Amino acid sequence: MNKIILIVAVLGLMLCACNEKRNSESKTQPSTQKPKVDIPDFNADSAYFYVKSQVDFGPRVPNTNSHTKCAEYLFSKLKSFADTAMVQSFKTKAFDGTVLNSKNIIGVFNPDKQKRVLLCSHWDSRPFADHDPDPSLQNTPIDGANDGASGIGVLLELARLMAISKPEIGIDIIFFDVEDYGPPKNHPNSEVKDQYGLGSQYWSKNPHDPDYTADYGILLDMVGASNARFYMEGFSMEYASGILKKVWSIANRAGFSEYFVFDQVGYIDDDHKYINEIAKIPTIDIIHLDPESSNGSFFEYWHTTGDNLSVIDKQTLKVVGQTLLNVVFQEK
Ligand code: AHN
Ligand code: ZN
Repeated sequence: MNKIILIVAVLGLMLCACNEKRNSESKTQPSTQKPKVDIPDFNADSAYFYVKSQVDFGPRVPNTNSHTKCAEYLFSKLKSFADTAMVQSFKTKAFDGTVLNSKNIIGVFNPDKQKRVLLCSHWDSRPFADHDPDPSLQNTPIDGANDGASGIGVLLELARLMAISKPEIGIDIIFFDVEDYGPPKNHPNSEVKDQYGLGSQYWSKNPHDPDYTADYGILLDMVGASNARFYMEGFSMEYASGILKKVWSIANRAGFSEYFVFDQVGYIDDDHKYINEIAKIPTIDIIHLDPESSNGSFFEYWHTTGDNLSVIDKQTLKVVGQTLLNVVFQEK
């Protein structure tokens, strides 16, 4: 009998000790603390691979085989990651009257969520290197590794990660076509407005869903070159200053202050201008600007044959991709 009492007492003591341990463990996590959101880690090697895969098709100039083949590749990748995907095919007229067979490629994540963010970039590449220092190359189509493929590479990696873990809000990804078919410099029509961004102009007038809207949008343009500087661009400041400041703050908090600079530089007629003015969605442009470059506005190899895979730096892809993930995954 005594033995039984002893066993019961020992067991009771063990249970008490165990409970105490559990209590002290739970005390280290105050109940008022918000559960930390898990933000995926942006993989720059994967993004780089997506950039290279596009460049490997050859210049993605509308009405060429490389353009058609790359569109098929981009659609199949986006479709494999998104909840739904579609291609918006259309014809549009270039500055010289050429009819361009064009495709905007769209992927939707969390279609039932009310709160939505639009992420976009252009996938076509420029038909002529009109800013090349070598005049004999100024008619050559460009690889557009930075001007075209970089933004799409970042967005495809984001899409891959969002297929694995979903953000709390809805995300729409658009790869715009025919952004870069504007007239070459010195062309008599080069001062005519709205000759760039033909794909975003088309989509803004004819969204894939007639009732489509988003809380805000983020455009990526030339986000892959080494030592990129993202200044605060004029139209972004004018139409979406709150978003601009939020994104720049999140980037700075992540340690990317050398890239995301709190200074305003110029107004760029980029795809976001039409999304702001026609679709009325407040949209910012993350674009590599460089007032010190030979062209006076953009990154050094802008619209030259030098805009090839050799300018792409994984660190820049990482900085931009991780910033977007931090933005998207903190929204609810
Ligand atoms: C103009 O030069 C008018 N817009 C520049 C938009 C652009 C071209 N972004 C990349 N390539
Ligand atoms: Zn361009």
